[in-house]
Amino acid sequence: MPFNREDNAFIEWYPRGYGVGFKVKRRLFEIQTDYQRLEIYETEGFGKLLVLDGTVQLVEVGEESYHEVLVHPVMLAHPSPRRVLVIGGGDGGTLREVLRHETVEKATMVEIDEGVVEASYLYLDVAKDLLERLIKGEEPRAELVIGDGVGYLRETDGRFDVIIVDSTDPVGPAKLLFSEDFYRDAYEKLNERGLYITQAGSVYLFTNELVDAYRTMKRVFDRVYYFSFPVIGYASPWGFLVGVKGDVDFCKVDLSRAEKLDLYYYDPRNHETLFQMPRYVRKLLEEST
Ligand code: AG3
Repeated sequence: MPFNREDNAFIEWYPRGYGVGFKVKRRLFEIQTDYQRLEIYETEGFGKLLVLDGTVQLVEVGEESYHEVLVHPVMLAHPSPRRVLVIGGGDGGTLREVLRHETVEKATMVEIDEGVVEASYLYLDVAKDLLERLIKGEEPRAELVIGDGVGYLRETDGRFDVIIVDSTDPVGPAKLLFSEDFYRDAYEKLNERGLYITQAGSVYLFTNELVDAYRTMKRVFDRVYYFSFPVIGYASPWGFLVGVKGDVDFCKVDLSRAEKLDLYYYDPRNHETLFQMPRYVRKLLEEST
């Protein structure tokens, strides 16, 4: 055989034939939900792997490299985040990190696909206890809404200090979460001082999507920041975009609150290193507006 053919592997293929793969022992579960195809694998070295429509959502060993970075920079930059909205994030990892902040009085998670919540509860060790309490309605500081985040944000009377979008890529069901109308609704539903963050795809392989989302967010928020971080399981570096409303400085984080969190990947003392971006991408971002 001319090629090293790897049968016992799950590979996510990105554009131009770039793959991210895990050796797997077996597939534990698969289902076509109302929205997407969901698979869970047992990997050889990274615990269980959650896949939606062929794209890696998380591996248990290393999922914090995404969840810490999506949640804590904005939570620690906000002076006192009390109300938080999570859109997507059905596996519970994002909400788990949000609830580690004592300032949070109420967090709402709006997930479109009940199948993701159920499968994550049954098969993953990411946020089992939290998901159980959410499903039973027994988590005092958080609620789960099964529904479309776009409609929810348009219609809610709630106001939020932080809005976190933990979605799939800007194709398919998540596309509208990257639209100007959606950003406008988010801006309106943020309190006078508020932060919005979204994952924004692979810096190298979805550069256009990152630039498009940045350009669109710039039309809506008072200030927009981009940053990147290497995430285990994704084609790294991974892009993130932060929209600011009002008087909040995303370049500074509260180190005394950070101390208590004892983080593993995100290092609040070196917050400024988040802003590392390959020069050509920075130029594309800056020239886009
Ligand atoms: N949500 C972001 C997934 C994006 C991954 N994209 C990809 N692999 N092409 C992750 C859900 C974890 N809470």
